[in-house]
Amino acid sequence: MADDFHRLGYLHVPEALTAEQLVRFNAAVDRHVRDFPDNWISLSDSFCEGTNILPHTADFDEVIENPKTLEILKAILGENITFEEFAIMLRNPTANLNEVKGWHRDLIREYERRQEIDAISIMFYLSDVSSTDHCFAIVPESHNRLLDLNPKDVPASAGIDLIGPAGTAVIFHARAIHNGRLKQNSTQRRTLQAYYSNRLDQRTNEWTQIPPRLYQKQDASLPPHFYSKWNVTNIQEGVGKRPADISPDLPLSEVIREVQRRAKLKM
Ligand SMILES: O=C(O)CCC(=O)C(=O)O
Repeated sequence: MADDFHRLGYLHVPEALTAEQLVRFNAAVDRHVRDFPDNWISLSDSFCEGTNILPHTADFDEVIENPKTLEILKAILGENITFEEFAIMLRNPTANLNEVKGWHRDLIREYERRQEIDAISIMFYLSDVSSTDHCFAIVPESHNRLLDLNPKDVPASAGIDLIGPAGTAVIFHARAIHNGRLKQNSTQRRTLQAYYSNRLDQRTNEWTQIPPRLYQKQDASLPPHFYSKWNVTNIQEGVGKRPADISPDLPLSEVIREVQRRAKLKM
């Protein structure tokens, strides 16, 4: 699986979550929407994201540490694997099918800096994603063999749609060109998303706080430096970093919205 991942830039993992976990995680998402409305940002009609979840609840720790997928992630990243980021994404039905980010690489939007992108993301589907639902789409090999492809030159219809039932996980390289492909008659799509990187690299983002519950954990089944970036303040210049000219009083949701707006201008 790791070889396939290195070649293609993504991996489709069936049945990464059990039916019982799906019920629990969906209920936890409902609770989070209800109890922490300020944690949610809306980037477009369809795109709603819950950020900085971990200080408020341990409900999703099990997702970040999911043995089945962590085994694969370890094979990809090695013993230096470390946790970076966690978010909940809701993709709501909409008639506006223009995707807010468009084809992009994660973390850094400047084309000239694409080589610096080095992190792996995993997206768990909490709802069924059929061919008529909003889905994650990716351009295979654009992290490596097709590295010189510019997201601006990728036609809207390109790439492949990664569909699958609830419980599916998709692992992708943050450097691979991807997009949310919106569909006319979609139901609400729910996903949980985490990022991992090498512990020796700069931190990719400052949006996800790693609480003491996690970084003080003694668990021999986890990689040795799994939560070691909890106090790293050296953040990679990109969409995970608070711009210096933004007021420290601005709520996180507003900061992320502004960072995304500026990122779009850099593409
Ligand atoms: O699956 C989607 O809706 C888009 C995801 C995306 O663009 C991202 O994770 O950066």
